[in-house]
Amino acid sequence: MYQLKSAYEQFREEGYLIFPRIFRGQELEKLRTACNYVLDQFTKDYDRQHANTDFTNMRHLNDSRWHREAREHLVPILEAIADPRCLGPVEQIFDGPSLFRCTSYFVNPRYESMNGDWHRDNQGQDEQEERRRLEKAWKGEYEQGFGLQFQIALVDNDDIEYVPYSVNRYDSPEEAYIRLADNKSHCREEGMPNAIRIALKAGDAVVFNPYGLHRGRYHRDIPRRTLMLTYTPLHHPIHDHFANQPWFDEVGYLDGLSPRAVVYFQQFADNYRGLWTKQG
Ligand SMILES: O=C(O)CCC(=O)C(=O)O
Ligand SMILES: [Fe+2]
Repeated sequence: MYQLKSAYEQFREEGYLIFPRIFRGQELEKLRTACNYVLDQFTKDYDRQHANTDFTNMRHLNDSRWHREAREHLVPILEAIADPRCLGPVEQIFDGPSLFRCTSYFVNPRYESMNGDWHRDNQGQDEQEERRRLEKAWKGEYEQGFGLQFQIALVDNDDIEYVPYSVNRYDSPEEAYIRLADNKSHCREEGMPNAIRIALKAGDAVVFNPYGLHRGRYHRDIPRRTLMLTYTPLHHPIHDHFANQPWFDEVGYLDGLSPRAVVYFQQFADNYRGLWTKQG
């Protein structure tokens, strides 16, 4: 009998999952407008400090500094983070409850184009340590500071390339050649065997295990507006600067949100308040 794989199994085995049309219509439009409203302000700030240079992502779209004038663009961003359409897939993969971690916005560069490096996010140590961490990911043991990255394309985009099933094993000789050989000097070459480009329409989401072989593409003439929501398992929070978001305790920050979202973010603040009260 044919049995569909669970989201948990498919993610574990193949390393990624696509969720078509998580957002659409007016809701999608509102989310895109909200993120671009933040991006415009960020870009002005960035250009004042680093004129004529590129950036390809920004963090913390939900920082209250971007929303001093109005809450109209903060609410759709916060509601998306706590939306069951995002949390459901993430929690199926975790096989348990999630905790918010942070937001990022990936955008195309404005000046220079480049093809990203083929990599695994757990690379950089010796081969033995890499293999050990791959084995952990394969077993679904996410407690090692592991976060899930839930990327929602707000415009059509296929900038991510991924090698399905590569998260369960070490590289083949052909893969190792591209990723690592000769001091990583081939890591931007074409020809990665079995790589797929993850084609997303606006409103589609992908979640991929970054320990699998992947790369992004950063071309100035290929528009990208991808909102990335990062989550950890509830019981494995990561106490670092990404979670340091003191604005969650500002008076009125959660006003106007659905009761479900309020509870989700209270849990975030309760977990991490120590980070910002220590410094404040
Ligand atoms: O979204 C991208 O451009 C790729 C980013 C990446 O390599 C990662 O999130 O690990
Ligand atoms: Fe990566």
